[in-house]
Amino acid sequence: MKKTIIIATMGMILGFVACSSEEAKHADVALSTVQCGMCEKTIESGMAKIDGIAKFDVDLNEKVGHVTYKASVINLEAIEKAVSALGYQANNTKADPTAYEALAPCCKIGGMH
Ligand SMILES: [Cu+2]
Repeated sequence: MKKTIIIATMGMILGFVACSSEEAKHADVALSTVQCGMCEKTIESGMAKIDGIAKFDVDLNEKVGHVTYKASVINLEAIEKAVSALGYQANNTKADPTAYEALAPCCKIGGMH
């Protein structure tokens, strides 16, 4: 009898763990204003500090961010705002002007080319 209860409890715990890992979502964020490797580092290290972001991978050639996030903690809109706060445009969310001004000259639009 006791064994059954233990097994049932363990099953519930395992079920809970499985469910909570399912909330990890993936999205692609268009990063049309990234210029160089420094932008990549700025965004990747900046986004790593945001709660709910499991991974933010910047593809410099494609100008896109591959993001894995916890849907229960953060949504796409908040992710776009976080990128904007770093000085970069995310999808249709324009870069925060103050953050953009603070970027290194090479990271501004057309800065290096
Ligand atoms: Cu840059």
